[in-house]
Amino acid sequence: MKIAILGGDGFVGWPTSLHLSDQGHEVHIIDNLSRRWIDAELGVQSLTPMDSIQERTRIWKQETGNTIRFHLIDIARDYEVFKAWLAENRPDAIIHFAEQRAAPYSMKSDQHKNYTVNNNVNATHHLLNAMVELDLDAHLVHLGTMGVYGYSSVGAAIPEGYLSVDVETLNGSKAAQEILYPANPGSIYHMTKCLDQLLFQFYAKNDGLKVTDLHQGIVWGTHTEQTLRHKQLINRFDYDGDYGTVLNRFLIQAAIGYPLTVHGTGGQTRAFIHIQDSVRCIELALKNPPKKGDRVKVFNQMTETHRVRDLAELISRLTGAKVAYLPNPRKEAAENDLVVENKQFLELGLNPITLEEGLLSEVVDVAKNFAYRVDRSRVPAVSAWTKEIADEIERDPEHPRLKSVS
Ligand code: NAD
Ligand code: USQ
Repeated sequence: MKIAILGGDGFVGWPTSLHLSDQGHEVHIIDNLSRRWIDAELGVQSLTPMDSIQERTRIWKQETGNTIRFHLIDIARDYEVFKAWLAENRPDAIIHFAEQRAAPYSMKSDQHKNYTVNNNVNATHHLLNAMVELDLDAHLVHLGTMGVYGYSSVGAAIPEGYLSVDVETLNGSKAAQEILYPANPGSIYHMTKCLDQLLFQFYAKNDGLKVTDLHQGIVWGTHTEQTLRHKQLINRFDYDGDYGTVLNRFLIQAAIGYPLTVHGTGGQTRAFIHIQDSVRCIELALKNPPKKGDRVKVFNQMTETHRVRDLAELISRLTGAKVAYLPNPRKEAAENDLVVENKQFLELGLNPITLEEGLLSEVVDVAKNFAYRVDRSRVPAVSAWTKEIADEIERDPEHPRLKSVS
């Protein structure tokens, strides 16, 4: 297949590009490199040394003989350029990662909120709009998030996208309906993924576009089979307070002797998936497209759930790291349970990688190798969800933002 990978220079996009190229697909990465610019804006860098995208693809060609082409396009701002590229190349499948994906970054300021909404909603809409205009019969696979559901499961498992409900009709009888699971975003970023869902519903219904939306949990780990083939193929690995995600952050913190930064009581339960499984799931989704005219196909792309404080305690036991319970910069439930259905991927043959000590230690070892690249002042998460929370953090002399943590 000819596959366009939008956002293919990112943390999930890069290993996905390698995996699909390895399987013989013709892979085209489209990326505006905005994440590299955001690193510069924030004064942070990936823990792992990432080469330029051109250099990465050169090494891949040298190692495997396979060509991955790179196209520098901003799909949210350069609609005509993007449409012209799609018209010329007419891919069979399009994988859409190209969004601003950090909740803390999306909540930093009014400018960051505007940027996240404009970038993400326009990126998705431009893609759908162009596909219709060009009569492109490609399968669109989008990376969405578990966060569209919110995280409380009201004592029932979160289904894969759709909820069966009985509506009481005017004559008192019950009418069965399947509705999109109620959206309950916890940040501006997560809200844009809820808006994406509505765009997909409309374009599938109105224009018969074939869309798969993958509601993914928090991705952890860094290496995949292909990124391990050469040190210059190494994946991005974020540790800073905006882009680092919880489990990877704890593993890096353990490696550099920084107390594990648990927000609040650490009672938040979240869904997780290893990067290698994320890549496999995308392959499975690609192989099982919806038919034209079908409703949007939704998968819950996660393999297990964990409570944040349990993860911290596990890593502390494994590595001897201290655990710090900090004021939570986010507005979120202090404690929640989470039960999630994921049987579609299991039925398609996914054999989940679960959290086990060997893999956790492997990530700590990677982090130790590159510990010299870590700027400890960038570890605290300081993006506050409301002005009241920001003020509270300012008043707390114990907050790591205000004192140096050794
Ligand atoms: P990332 O920030 O590492 O990668 C995103 C890539 O998209 C970057 O290379 C960026 O330059 C590019 N991009 C952004 N806006 C663009 C635009 N307008 N035009 C062209 N390229 C653009 O993020 P990631 O961690 O690889 O996540 C990829 C996708 O998966 C995101 O949509 C995210 O919401 C979703 N997701 C990620 C996780 C996770 O834990 N990392 C979990 C669930 C879902
Ligand atoms: N947390 C800590 N300490 C930290 C960092 C985070 O306790 O140092 C807590 C947060 O308060 C939150 C939980 O851990 O309760 C998860 O935070 P996160 O930053 O790991 O995850 P999140 O903001 O939800 O976003 C990440 C990705 C996003 C993806 C989402 C999937 O950045 O792109 O959509 O995970 S999900 O969480 O399932 O919605």
